Parts: sequence; structure tokens; C-alpha cells
Amino acid sequence: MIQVVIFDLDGVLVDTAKYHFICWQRLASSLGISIDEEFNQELKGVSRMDSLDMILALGGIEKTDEEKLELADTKNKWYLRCLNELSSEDLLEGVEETLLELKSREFKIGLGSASQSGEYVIKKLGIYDLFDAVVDGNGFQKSKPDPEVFLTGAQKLGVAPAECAVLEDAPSGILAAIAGGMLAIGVGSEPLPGEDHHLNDLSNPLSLIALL
Ligand code: B16
Ligand code: MG
Repeated sequence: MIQVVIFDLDGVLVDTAKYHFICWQRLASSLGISIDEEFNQELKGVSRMDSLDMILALGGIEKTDEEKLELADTKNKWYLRCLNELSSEDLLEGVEETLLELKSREFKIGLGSASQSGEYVIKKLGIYDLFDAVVDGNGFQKSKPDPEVFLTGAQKLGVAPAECAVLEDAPSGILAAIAGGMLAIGVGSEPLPGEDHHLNDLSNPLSLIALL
């Protein structure tokens, strides 16, 4: 029986992907590399350093570890600037209603995000207090599709993986949920490979409840 619902952040609760894209595109172009929306899809759910490695590989460019840290840091400074104006108005449709509906039915709520700014973002969005456990890019080592982020959430909440459902918009996140032995619910306009169920968005909280 599902007791916990773990939410991915970017693409499920808020569209921060557009800011990641603008900032990666700016960084890539400073290195003479061009990235488009299609390539950006592959960066969804992927950690900051892994994203940088994918961009450098695309451009056939090699950098030292020190140079890579500096580049990732520059991108993150630009990204944090984009987050300055973030507020509850940026929540995707139905998110707050869905969280409240889950709370009223006594499900526990977790965050499972690859972003090191995950906690900061849900605070800016005004929904931090609705979460029983927050695991973001600071709380685990291995990137999705490794299940560590979600398993850490389950552990924090004291439940077995089979008692957790994961809401994810990225292929790597669905693979992580499956690898972790959790119910994998894809969110977005397209079905995701391997997902157990699919929702186009969270506009109808009862559609989610029906899957749990
Ligand atoms: P940061 P999610 C992911 O968030 C983003 O989808 C991905 O594009 C980003 O590179 C990653 O977080 C790391 O973010 O640079 O802020 O640590 O979808 O797992 O919530
Ligand atoms: Mg995501």
C-alpha cells in the first residue's frame, strides 16, 4: 500500500528547466558549443557535473577537473540569479491542491530532486512546510537513474520502497524509481519508457489519488 509520494522538482512542481536551459546554453556558447531544446531534454534530472560533461562531450572539448568546477560554478551563479524572482505563482497547475489533498489523506510527502538548490526552490515556492522529507542534490551521491535519491527519501520517512510512489518528468527519474522498487508515475505531455502510470499534469489531484 502506498504511504509516501515522492515528487521530483524540476518539471513536476515547477518549470525550472527553462532557466537551466538558458544558463547551459549561455555557457555552452561561450565554449563554441551549440545546444538546442532537444539536447536539453537529455539534461533533465541529470546532475550539474554530469550535465556539464555531456555538453563538453557534445563539443568534443576536454577540461581539467578544476576548470570543470569553475564552469559549473559560473552556470550555477547565472541559474541562482534566475531563481531570484521565483514565487508561489510559479508553481505548476494543481501542485498546491495536490499536496494538500495528499496531506488530508495522510500520505507522507517527499522531495527527490537532483538539484542542489532543491530545498531553496521549494522554500521560494512557499510549499516547504508541506514536505515531510526533503532530499535534494546535497543529500545523496549518485545521480538518477541510480535510485539513491528516492531510497534516501524512503529511509528518512521510515517506509519500504514498495510503499512509495514517485512522480517524475524525466526518463532518468523513471528509471531511478523502477530501480528503487517504487511505483513510477510519469508526468508530462509524453509517456516515459517503463512508467507504471502517466499523468499529463497535476491539475486533477483525484487522478493521482486514484493511482495510489
Ligand atoms: P543544480 P530535478 C534537476 O532537477 C534538473 O532537472 C537538471 O536539469 C539539473 O541539472 C539538476 O537538477 C541539478 O541542478 O545545478 O541546481 O544542482 O528534475 O531532479 O528536480
Ligand atoms: Mg525533473
